[in-house]
Amino acid sequence: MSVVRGLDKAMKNIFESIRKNWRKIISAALIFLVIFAVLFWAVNLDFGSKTPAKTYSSDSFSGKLGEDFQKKIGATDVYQLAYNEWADYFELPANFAKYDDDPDGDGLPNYLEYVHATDPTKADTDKDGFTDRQEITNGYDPDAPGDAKPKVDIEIKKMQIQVPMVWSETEDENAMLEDLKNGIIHFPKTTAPGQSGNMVVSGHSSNYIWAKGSYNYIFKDLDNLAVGDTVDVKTVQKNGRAIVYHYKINGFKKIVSPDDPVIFENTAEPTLTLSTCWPLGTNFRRLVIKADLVK
Ligand SMILES: [Ca+2]
Ligand SMILES: [Ca+2]
Ligand SMILES: [Ca+2]
Repeated sequence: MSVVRGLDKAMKNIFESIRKNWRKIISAALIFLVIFAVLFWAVNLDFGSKTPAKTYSSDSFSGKLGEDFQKKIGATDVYQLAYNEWADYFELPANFAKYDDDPDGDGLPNYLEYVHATDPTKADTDKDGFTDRQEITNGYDPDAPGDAKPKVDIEIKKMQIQVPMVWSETEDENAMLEDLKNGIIHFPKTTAPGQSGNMVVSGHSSNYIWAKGSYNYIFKDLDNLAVGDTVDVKTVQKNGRAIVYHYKINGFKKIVSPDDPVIFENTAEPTLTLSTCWPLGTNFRRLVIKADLVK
């Protein structure tokens, strides 16, 4: 009995003490909650750039792109980690690590994320508001914010030329003539290297002898190209990733008027249309030669 009475008394004392000190107790509880919340926030805080960034870079790549990739995109000469090492690096779970999987849902399958060195776990690697796929499909650099485009060079071994490609922004004739001083020009609204559709480029076959520029005769031998000759289109992204697309002359060769729709005719497959003024020394007609992407 005395034990029960003792407990009873102790309980009464506790309640009495709570009744007298409830303000202090609530204050202490609140302080505890605040401290707990701050600690929880700090532990779970994403410190963003303060955490060491992953050091994935194209400089550390070794090994050549396998034949399986060449068949998919028609490109070789991409040097980087082996695909499985790359997938491990980004910690892709096994059920999302296959070539055609798309863990970030940007519409760009893993094998293209791998080839372009974009992040397979982020839809918009460079955070410019356009997904990796949108950028690549439309010729933009997926790993450089804004409207940056990859640097492009075109090599035609048969003609012994290697020439920069200028992304012309308008079809204004004077602007294009200005662009032609710096290489061959890519027509706006036509497709980008390696992409489905018709990519149209044009270079000078001749120019006034007093005209400035190093590329005034760059396409003077275009007529010599024959079926099977290769045209290599090399794109270099800001992240250093270089991709070389190989096209082969497909036998289409015509001399047409400058506004002939055959020049810009769209195609389902990736094709390349080369055009230049013809005959040499005039600008009344266009020599048009077409090539297909080799996969
Ligand atoms: Ca993707
Ligand atoms: Ca991505
Ligand atoms: Ca982007």
